[in-house]
Amino acid sequence: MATLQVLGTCHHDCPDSCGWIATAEDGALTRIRGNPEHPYSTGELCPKVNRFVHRVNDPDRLLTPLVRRGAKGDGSFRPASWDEALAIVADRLGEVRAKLGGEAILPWWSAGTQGMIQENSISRAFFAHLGSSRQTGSICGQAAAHGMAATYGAPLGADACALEHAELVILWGTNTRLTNRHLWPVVERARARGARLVVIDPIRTITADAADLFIQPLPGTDVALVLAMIQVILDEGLIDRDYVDRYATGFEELAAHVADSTPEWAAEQCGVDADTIRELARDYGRAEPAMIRCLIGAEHHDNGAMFFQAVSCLPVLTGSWRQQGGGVARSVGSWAELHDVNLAVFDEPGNRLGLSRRGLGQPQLGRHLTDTELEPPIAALVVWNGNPLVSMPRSGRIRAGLARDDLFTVVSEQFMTDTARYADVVLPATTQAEHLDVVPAWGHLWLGWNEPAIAPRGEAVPNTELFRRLARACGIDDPIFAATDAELIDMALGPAVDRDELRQRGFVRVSGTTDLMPYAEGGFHTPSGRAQLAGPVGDDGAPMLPSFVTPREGAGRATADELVLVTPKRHVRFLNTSYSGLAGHAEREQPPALEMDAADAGDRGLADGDHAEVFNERGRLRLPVRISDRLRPGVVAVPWGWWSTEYGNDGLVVNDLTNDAATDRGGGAAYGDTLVRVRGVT
Ligand SMILES: Nc1nc2c(c(=O)[nH]1)N[C@H]1C(S)=C(S)[C@@H](COP(=O)(O)OP(=O)(O)OC[C@H]3O[C@@H](n4cnc5c(=O)[nH]c(N)nc54)[C@H](O)[C@@H]3O)O[C@H]1N2
Ligand SMILES: Nc1nc2c(c(=O)[nH]1)N[C@H]1C(S)=C(S)[C@@H](COP(=O)(O)OP(=O)(O)OC[C@H]3O[C@@H](n4cnc5c(=O)[nH]c(N)nc54)[C@H](O)[C@@H]3O)O[C@H]1N2
Ligand code: SF4
Ligand SMILES: [Mo]
Repeated sequence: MATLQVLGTCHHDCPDSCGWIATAEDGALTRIRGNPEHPYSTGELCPKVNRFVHRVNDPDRLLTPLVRRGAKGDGSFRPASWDEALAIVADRLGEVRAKLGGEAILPWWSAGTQGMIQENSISRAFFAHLGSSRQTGSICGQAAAHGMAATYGAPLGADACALEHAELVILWGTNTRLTNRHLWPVVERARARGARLVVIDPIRTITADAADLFIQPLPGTDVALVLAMIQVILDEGLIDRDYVDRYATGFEELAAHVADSTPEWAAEQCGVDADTIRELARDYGRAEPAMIRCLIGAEHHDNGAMFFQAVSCLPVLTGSWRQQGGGVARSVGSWAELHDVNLAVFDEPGNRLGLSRRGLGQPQLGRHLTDTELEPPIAALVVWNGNPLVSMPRSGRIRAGLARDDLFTVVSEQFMTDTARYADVVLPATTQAEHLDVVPAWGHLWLGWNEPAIAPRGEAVPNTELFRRLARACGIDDPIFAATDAELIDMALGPAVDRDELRQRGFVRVSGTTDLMPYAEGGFHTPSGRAQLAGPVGDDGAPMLPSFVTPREGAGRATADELVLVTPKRHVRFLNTSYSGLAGHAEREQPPALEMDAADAGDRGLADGDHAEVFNERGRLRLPVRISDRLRPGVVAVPWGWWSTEYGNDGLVVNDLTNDAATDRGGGAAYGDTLVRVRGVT
């Protein structure tokens, strides 16, 4: 028997980017286990990826191109050869361009794989040649990046691993034990050294269960909490005046601006009592140092960017950036992009063409597909690396768009997802075990190598090969499509990366990030080199000071019978909507339910196990009620991640209810600012 072992890296959109060792026997994948040498994941994967071999070998994998033969959405397809499928796609894209222009074509992609070349590399050149619309914004990370950059000039923050040295750790809008599990041992080490742990979340999550102090604000109100913390820190002289004088601008404006933002005022906005806010501010101001760790929870709101702008002021005011273990940590992907990963090389073919192409926001896909005023309208959609019908907000609009007879949809997928069911042509994609890549992590500062362990199953192809084939079929001639995957990696990796070490060990440290202390002596990325406490200058010429504005929908706007709906990740065995359609995953999780506080349920005559309808003007779902003491009155939760088949609601999913309004900046979506009503049904 021929046995092969290779080093790989998990490709999932997960902060941990674990290192793995994959084993193949006689050309079939037989084992994936954690690489014990990996500095962050130290040999452990997770309950999702421990079963990755089953995903790769699953009998439902898509292994040939498919062409629709039934109605859109009914999932009826016939197999086709690549030649036939490519010819159909090239013909239809050609027709759309001839009739409506290139911008009638919309690429839609997400981070199904976040590998450097398989996420979105030569696809950029392909769509540039077509003159298509561009996807802008992102459901994940961009609002936060814009917010942090408003204060620091760049979205560059601390390495979360440094929290090991903190005296106080605040996990703010992140469920670390579930979503970032390999950071948890670091939190535990900090606590073993005496650190206090604060968790700020509208839900008492499993992470909150472990906290010394749990703070439960109403969703979307954290900016008020931050402003009150600043007010207390200033009022009680807990600032590092020397740090502020040397390295910040806008202090006087900010101080005047927050003078009235007392804990009593914030208590009214966020539903957290004033004494708790004061205690939090004091603890934060006195800790030497305190680390704030945020991920995505507070970003999915109307004021998602403003939260990150405001929270970024805190460690400037207290000077906690001076110390290892201080500052704010969010995604650290920008460090890799600053030093070692140059994705802009894939934009060069497009830059040479010099076309100006309209941008359309990723989360608002449904609007673009149904907007009758859009000129030109979207007539062709190409989807890869994502399942937008389940993952983007306001699914009803996306479904209505995908059902249009005059829309031509291509989906590249590993499985027949809800989105793929609406495709005209489905093209089979490889998994991480079948293609080459380098994974730049966003939860830690190690680049990961990924060697394929097996040849592609069936006729599946890597995304790079997909776009080479599409380019050829569309008659696009550009040297970038002649580059192999190894050459594409080499083009995008910076000169400081030791390629041999990366291949042989399976990981290398991002250059220049050992013991990262980015702002110990200022050096912010703003034009002045100082942190902007009063924010950047807005379009109106005035500074955009950290300010709390009540979300347009959501907490603070609910009428007497409305509730705020949150839809977080909950599942140990799902990664976003991946795995929820696979055996061995869904049936081991609690099925979809509406979780609510006993008081809210009682008001509506509901008891645990009853059935309720949860609805708003966007959609309605029927779900069993689960009474939970993890939610505060006024807030209900439906965990997200299930495919429509699991909800038993005629193809609807929880994102049928969610708000697709854009975030204040960064082109995210205000999912978390969703109001619903609930009533019992028999
Ligand atoms: N098991 C598992 N792990 C995952 C994923 C998965 O699907 N499953 N998904 C991966 C992805 S793509 C990402 S982006 C990360 C996300 O990782 P996290 O950000 O940790 O996860 P989320 O569930 O998006 O949100 C975290 C918490 O934010 C809270 N929250 C919601 N609104 C607010 C608010 O207004 N203020 C505050 N303070 N908190 C709020 C939610 O209640 C939730 O508990 O996880 C990754 N890891
Ligand atoms: N209600 C609600 N909605 C949310 C969130 C939430 O907390 N609540 N979280 C949001 C967040 S943070 C995120 S990041 C998004 C995630 O949303 P998506 O990025 O859409 O994530 P998935 O649904 O897991 O879809 C990834 C798909 O990519 C496919 N895939 C994987 N590798 C490859 C490949 O190499 N090639 C191709 N062609 N396909 C591949 C997988 O089979 C899978 O179907 O969801 C968002 N949606
Ligand atoms: S999904 Fe996350 S935790 Fe699981 S193996 Fe991949 S990177 Fe690691
Ligand atoms: Mo995400």
